[in-house]
Amino acid sequence: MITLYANQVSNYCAKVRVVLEAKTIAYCVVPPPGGYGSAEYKLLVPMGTIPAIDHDGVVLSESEAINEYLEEVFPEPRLLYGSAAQRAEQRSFARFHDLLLEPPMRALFADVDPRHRDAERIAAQTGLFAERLLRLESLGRFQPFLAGASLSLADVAYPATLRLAELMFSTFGLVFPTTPKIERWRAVLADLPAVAGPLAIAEAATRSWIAGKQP
Ligand SMILES: N[C@@H](CCC(=O)N[C@@H](CS)C(=O)NCC(=O)O)C(=O)O
Repeated sequence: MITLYANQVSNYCAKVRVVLEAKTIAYCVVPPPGGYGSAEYKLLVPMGTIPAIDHDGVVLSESEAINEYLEEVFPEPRLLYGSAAQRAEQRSFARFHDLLLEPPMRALFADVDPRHRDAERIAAQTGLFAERLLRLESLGRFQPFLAGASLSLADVAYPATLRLAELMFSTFGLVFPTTPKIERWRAVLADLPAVAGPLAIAEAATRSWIAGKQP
């Protein structure tokens, strides 16, 4: 049994949950004792971040490292597949999410509270997000998944982050800068039970986080 240290709102936790669900791995979700970053939690998970897993004493942090570990230890169904070049492309789409698409949204978490809103920061970061989403559209294969005919590690982070971004754009009174291709891919992902469960959990928590920040 795997322990997943996670909270419901975190898109990075949803990313790992999709992999656990896709591989039908038995796991239980435990909130980080004392909260993430706390001294108490760091006794269990030295990095102090969520998500983290404990698999029979193997403690791992960082969603990408966790997902690659799960892929190696529970190989079926394959979430890195095809040739070395195809697997590298799948990994690079996962990195695109973590390093390029998601950070502009994270930079605006404080702005969800209208009292902490900075118009210049919102314009800059939402602009970056829009530009990068278009770049993703031009790089993706959409066959119908981002890197090929079946779900891979390329896809797993996007459902929760795109839903989070959509809700944040709407909170800022902005139109979500999506495209028909991106929306078709999102719909295919949302139809997979392995995605639908984690996505519903993250969406409900995100909606209540945003609502709680409004006066
Ligand atoms: N690069 C990390 C990002 C995860 C992340 O940002 N986690 C946040 C919560 S959503 C966290 O644990 N922050 C605690 C800290 O930075 O001390 C991953 O992929 O796992």
